[in-house]
Amino acid sequence: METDTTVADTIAQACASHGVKRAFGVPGGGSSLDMIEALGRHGIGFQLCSTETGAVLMAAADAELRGAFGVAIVTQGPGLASAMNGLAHSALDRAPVLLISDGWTPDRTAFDSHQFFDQRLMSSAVAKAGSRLESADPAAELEGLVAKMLAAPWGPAHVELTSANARRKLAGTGPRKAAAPVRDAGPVSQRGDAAGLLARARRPVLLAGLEARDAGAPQRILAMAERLGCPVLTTYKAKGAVGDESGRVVGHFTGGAAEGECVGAADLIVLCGLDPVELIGKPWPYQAPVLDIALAEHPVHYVKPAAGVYGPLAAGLDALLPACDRSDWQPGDIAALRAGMAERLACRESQGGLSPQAVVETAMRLAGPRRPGIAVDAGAHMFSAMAFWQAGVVGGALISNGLATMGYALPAAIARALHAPDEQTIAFTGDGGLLMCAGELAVAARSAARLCVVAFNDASLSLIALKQRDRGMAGAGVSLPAVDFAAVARGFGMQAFAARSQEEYEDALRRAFRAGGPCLIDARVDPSGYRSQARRLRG
Ligand SMILES: Cc1ncc(C[n+]2csc(CCOP(=O)(O)OP(=O)(O)O)c2C)c(N)n1
Repeated sequence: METDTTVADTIAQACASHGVKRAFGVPGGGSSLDMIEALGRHGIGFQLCSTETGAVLMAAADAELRGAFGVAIVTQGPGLASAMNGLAHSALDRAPVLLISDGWTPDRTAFDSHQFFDQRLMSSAVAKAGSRLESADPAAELEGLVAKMLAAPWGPAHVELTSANARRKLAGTGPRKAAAPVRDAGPVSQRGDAAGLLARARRPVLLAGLEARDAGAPQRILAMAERLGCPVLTTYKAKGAVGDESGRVVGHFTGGAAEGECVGAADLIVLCGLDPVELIGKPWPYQAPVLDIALAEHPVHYVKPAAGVYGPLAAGLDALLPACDRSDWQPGDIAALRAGMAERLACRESQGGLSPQAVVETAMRLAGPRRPGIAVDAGAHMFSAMAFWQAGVVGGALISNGLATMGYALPAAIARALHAPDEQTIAFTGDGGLLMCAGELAVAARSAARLCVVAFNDASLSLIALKQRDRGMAGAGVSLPAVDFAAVARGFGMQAFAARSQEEYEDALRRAFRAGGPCLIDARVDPSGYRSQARRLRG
């Protein structure tokens, strides 16, 4: 029997059952309009974005913050093509995003080639799964896609939905109840003598990676570190999973040089949910054996682990906790390592003007006791933002790290501000990155959310400029125009301030935090410290 339930309803119902509150996107004339209506019927809002890439980046940040899948809706052809960078980020930063694009029917493609290309082929380079949901049981197909998105490594799926299919009425007795959210349920498997390695270690070091954000894992990693009395380093994506101010965290593990003093002193390196996609492309320099605790084995890795424990992280850590005993690390060692790391990462050289490090530290100081959530862009300013911001919760610092795309911080900060409207959110972005997504300022302005965009404005693609200099090349092709971002933001209807000195910056921050709505600070920073900072960080 035919029901009034459509395929679009089925998708919307599944989204609602997974806690989706809003979808992000740019609609076209086809199924995206059907989806907006259907989502609305199931209590899910639609956030219109300025660009499709921005929309998918917002959906990815939303997914990370909720620990569930996010949703983006785009049109066919140019809509999907424009979404691809966001989809690549979702893949490499392991964010489950359901991307619903419009699609072509065979009737259309028989006479029309306008805007047409093989969309599934394009998305399949980065999406973990895809479907047109044209079977008799689209709910079951969708559950299959969701299960794939939430299996390790987490990632996106693409639904190519024609408007005719979105409106297709289903046979049966109404919408099928979607299965309860599943996330890497299943038994733990062990390879090698993990417990023995832990029991014998005198100077273990824990490296927490992006999978450490898995349910129940952060507390257990901290518990393991406490039992061992050992230091922890987190990757950028795991920042906050073990609080930067917990007394256990030395700093970040990126695969570079700055962490070498701590990790080089280890006699056992314990990877807790570290995904190799998180590390910069340098050979593994450490001799100590490695214990790999992860959701699943990563086939391409920098190092061959001596032992592995694979499955839900909480269960794996629980199984190993009894083997953990007080190690030889002395009280004071961790504080000394942390101080040494901060010293190495200082952005020190100055030709006058605002220091990037001070931009970050001052924002943290003036924000008060309720720590804002931050989103950080790609570029040289990122080193200071990640090193000198202290996060204490999962999702406290959002970053594109696996893909490391520019134009990320503003969309991610918008998603965070919508997710936590009562809290302050800050986007730390370079001027080049902001130029790539400035249209999303329109979304920020309309959101009325407590969102402060801090643009590290140095009229340069600084990270590339310093690589160019390291290669002995003349500075060509990396200077940006001197943009007045405060004027740009005002044009979008935001409050905005320009800051050329520490005093002006402090004043701007106070006003921005007091405003309680979307603001932008155009911080004219001095980039002269970046080069040596990058060298000390990455080696
Ligand atoms: C979409 C994208 N294009 C290019 C790059 C390569 N890239 C990495 S950092 C960077 C420069 C960033 O400049 P800006 O945003 O001004 O930040 P800064 O380095 O000056 O702090 C570039 C071009 C990238 N990561 N992402």
